[in-house]
Amino acid sequence: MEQTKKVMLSGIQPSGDLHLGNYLGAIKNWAERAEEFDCYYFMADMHTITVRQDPAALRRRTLEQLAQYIACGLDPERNTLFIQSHIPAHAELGWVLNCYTMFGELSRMTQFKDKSAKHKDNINGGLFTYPALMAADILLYQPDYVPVGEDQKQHCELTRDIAIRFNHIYGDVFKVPEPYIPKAGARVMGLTAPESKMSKSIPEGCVFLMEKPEDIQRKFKRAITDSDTENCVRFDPASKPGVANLMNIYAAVTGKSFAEIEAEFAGQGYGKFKPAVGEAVIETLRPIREEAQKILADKAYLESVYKAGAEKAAYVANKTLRKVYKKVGFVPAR
Ligand code: ATP
Ligand code: LTN
Repeated sequence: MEQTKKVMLSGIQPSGDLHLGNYLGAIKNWAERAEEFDCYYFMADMHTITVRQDPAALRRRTLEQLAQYIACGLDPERNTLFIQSHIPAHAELGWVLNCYTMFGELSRMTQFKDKSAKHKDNINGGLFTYPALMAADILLYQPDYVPVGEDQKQHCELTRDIAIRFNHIYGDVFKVPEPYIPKAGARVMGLTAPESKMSKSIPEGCVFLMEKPEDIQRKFKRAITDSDTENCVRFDPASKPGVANLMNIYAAVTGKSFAEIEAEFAGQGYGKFKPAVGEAVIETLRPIREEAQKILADKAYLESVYKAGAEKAAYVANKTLRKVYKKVGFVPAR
């Protein structure tokens, strides 16, 4: 039975607190798929050091992220949850795949362009070759789908190209995975700047999963709507990006369609709409926050989860790595 299930895998960098964009774009979809798929989710701690991190904060955030994954509905009994740096095969396959990834391809990655513009004093080799490590993260587990937000599509496509290139030389080594991008919530925009994605780097426009209800409501009440005088809840991303973003968030947390939302707020204006979205988000996040706080207090439990996860992940990852080493011509160690 187990072997016939399709495989899903994804990761998030513990470089900041998880936010509504991460939840709606990625984690929510992971939790909804646990029955149907064989699922692997990890804390991408190795990726975070492409940008300078405070060591104590990174350690703390990695465990917080694990507690939040579980609180978002990722049951460790049904999902393999692990910490990337616990599985040496990621770095090992990452090196191999670096040698099958082209300079030109890496130069075209928008995340590299964005982050190197943001951190001009630290444009390191890791930041540049990051997509080869991400390809290794993925291909080690032979997944069918990689559930991510829209911004990671380019990295997923490069992963496919690397897999196809490798398979072309050595035969069928890797499954070629597909990105899995949700319809609602794929790109949650910032509340203060609806032209750019919600990101922890602009905290005023970002709703964090662990944030207090009153702070969340304040952010929604201050959300940028639009400069038009229409004051009408209507889905029109081109001329009303702020309202479209709030509608998108409301749709993702309530499951309502845009037409239903327009009908619900007909004749009521933004003054009613914004706090209603805030309230819906607060009620979605409340159980997650309470559960995460409980889980985080139990360090022994968290340790048991990531240890069991690493054991299961290492088994699968090492199998792929052995195959790759053999294909490229390395002498087996034993
Ligand atoms: P940063 O703030 O540094 O850009 P981030 O908050 O985007 O980072 P990531 O670790 O890059 O966090 O993203 C984790 C996952 O969440 C990825 O699958 C990504 O596509 C998704 N994601 C991140 N931000 C959003 C967003 N605003 N809307 C939808 N999905 C998002
Ligand atoms: N690049 C992703 C995080 C990430 C990831 C992965 C996502 C690292 N490895 C493997 C999916 C699969 C990011 O920056 N959000």
